[in-house]
Amino acid sequence: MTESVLDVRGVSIWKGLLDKPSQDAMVADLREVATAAPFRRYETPGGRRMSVRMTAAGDLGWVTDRSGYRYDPMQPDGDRWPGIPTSILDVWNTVSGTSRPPDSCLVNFYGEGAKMGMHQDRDETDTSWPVVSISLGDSALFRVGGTSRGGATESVWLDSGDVAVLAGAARLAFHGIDRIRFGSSSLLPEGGRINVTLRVAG
Ligand code: MD3
Ligand code: FE
Repeated sequence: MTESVLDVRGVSIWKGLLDKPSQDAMVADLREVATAAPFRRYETPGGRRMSVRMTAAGDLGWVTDRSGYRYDPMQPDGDRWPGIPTSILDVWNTVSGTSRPPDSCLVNFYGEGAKMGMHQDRDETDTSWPVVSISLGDSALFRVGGTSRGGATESVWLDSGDVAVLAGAARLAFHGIDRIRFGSSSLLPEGGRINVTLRVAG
C-alpha cells in the first residue's frame, strides 16, 4: 500500500488512502444518495449562485439560501436527507480520532470551471469536533491559510482517494478550492470532482 500523510499548515492529508475499488464503491453509494437527494446549486445569502453543486446525507444537511447558511434536517423540497453510506462512515472511523459518529455528510460536486472561495467552516454548533474530507475524481487545487482572512496561504493538489483531516487549530483555518483539473481522472465517466465532508454539526 502506498500511502503517506502530508501536513499542510496543520491539515493532515492522507494521500491515496482509498484504493480504486473503494473509490468506485463510494461513487456507487453516492449515486444512491443523489437519487434520494438531488444535487442543487444554492444561492448565497448575498444572492450569488454557487458554482459547486451540493447535496447531503445524515441527520443534518448544510444548505444556503437568501435567509442564510445553516444545517437543516430537511432538503429544500421538505424530504429528509438519506442516511450516510457505511463506506463513508468507515473512513471517519479510520481517521477522525473520535468515536462520536458524524451527523452530517456534505457532498460537493465540481463540474468544469467550478470553484469555492476562501471561507471558514463555522456553521456547526461545536467547531471543536474534527472535519474529515474525501476527494474523488478530478484533482483540485486546495488552498489553506490561517484563522484570519488575508494572511499567508499554502496550496496543494488533492487527488482522487486522498483524505484530509481538519482538527486542532486547522479546524478554523480559511480554505478554498481555486480550480479543478477537469478530466484529469477517469473515476467519474463524465469528469468532475466530488468532495465529501463529514462533520458533527448539531
Ligand atoms: C479546512 N470543501 O465543504 S475540502 C467545504 O473540496 C469545503 O469541496 C472543499 O471547504 C472541497 O466546506 C475543501 C477540504 C476541507 C474541508 C473542510 C475544512 C478543508 C477544511 C474545514 C476546516 C478547515
Ligand atoms: Fe469548507
